[in-house]
Amino acid sequence: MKIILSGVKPTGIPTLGNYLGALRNFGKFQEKMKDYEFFIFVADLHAITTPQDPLELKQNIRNVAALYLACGLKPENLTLFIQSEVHEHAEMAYIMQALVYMGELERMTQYKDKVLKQTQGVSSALFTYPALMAADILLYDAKFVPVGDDQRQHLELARDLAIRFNNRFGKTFTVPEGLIQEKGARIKDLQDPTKKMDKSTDNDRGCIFLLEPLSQIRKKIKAAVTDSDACVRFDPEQKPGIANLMTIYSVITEKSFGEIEAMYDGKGYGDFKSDLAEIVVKEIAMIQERYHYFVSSQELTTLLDEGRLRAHQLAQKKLKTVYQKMGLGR
Ligand code: ATP
Ligand code: LTN
Repeated sequence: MKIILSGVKPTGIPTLGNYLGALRNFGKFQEKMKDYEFFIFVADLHAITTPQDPLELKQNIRNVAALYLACGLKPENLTLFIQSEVHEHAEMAYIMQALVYMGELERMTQYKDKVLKQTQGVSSALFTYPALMAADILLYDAKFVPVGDDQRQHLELARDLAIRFNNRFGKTFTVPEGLIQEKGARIKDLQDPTKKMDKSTDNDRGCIFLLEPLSQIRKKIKAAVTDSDACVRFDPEQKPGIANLMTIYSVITEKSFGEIEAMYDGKGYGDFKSDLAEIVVKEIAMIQERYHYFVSSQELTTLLDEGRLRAHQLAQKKLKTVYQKMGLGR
């Protein structure tokens, strides 16, 4: 059995970045890779590495689960579950903490960036976050892990830990590989195209949330920061704002940058942004409609119940093997 696994943190409403870099691809990979089983989960244990309001967290967990289906995942070949409902994740994370070196965790750029933003009360779980992520992946022997570009370093660490464990204790884990799309893996903030679009942002104006009113989405796209050149050309160095908008356009419509440049040759940014706003709104309207159906459906509850059982079955077996190999217990 071959497994593809990924997760999204319920730290807020997922963004257009989460959609183009991750959520949208899950369903696409499912269509292409029919002989794989998909393990997709809501990473709620990861969410509490930064402060969360309990009521909002619970709501966000259900929202993310519903959005997976709304964004195109199909129930066939799917194990959909909530991380904290499979207690082996926390246990395996402890094993990974025993395996990972301080120096390796200290090099993680996501941790360094988050600490810069949150100077007070940084939790130690934020520091050990990549050990939990490695645990998520290695518990199921996932072969492929579809994620956005910001997770590259964490994935590399998960690979290193799999190899380290296998060398020390004998072949136990599959060494995972990332599935990172060339386009859309790093969507930028609409107000500051040097930063990634982030759902835990201070400035909502630069971020498109999948569940926000469509009229607001139109406004945000029209107000996106560009440059004074007024020429639709893909140049991420000189024109990061336009390059980001062109990337969004290109991923959704599957048109190449060359085609988009030709379409807007001689036209200003106004036409381009208006068209892009309609393209994004059409896509998100479809997601919202499906989301409203799934979020309160019994179908979702049943899928999560079945997913918990299936994930627990595999995770339990793997954890037992790991304990045995390490000499833990009797
Ligand atoms: P937070 O802001 O709370 O750190 P996040 O959105 O960065 O959250 P996740 O919710 O766990 O983190 O991300 C889910 C998936 O979306 C991951 O695969 C991640 O790589 C991808 N992703 C996140 N932001 C972007 C972005 N701006 N562009 C493309 N992919 C993204
Ligand atoms: N850290 C990831 C979310 C995540 C994940 C995983 C992704 C947690 N565990 C396992 C893939 C596989 C993020 O995107 N912030």
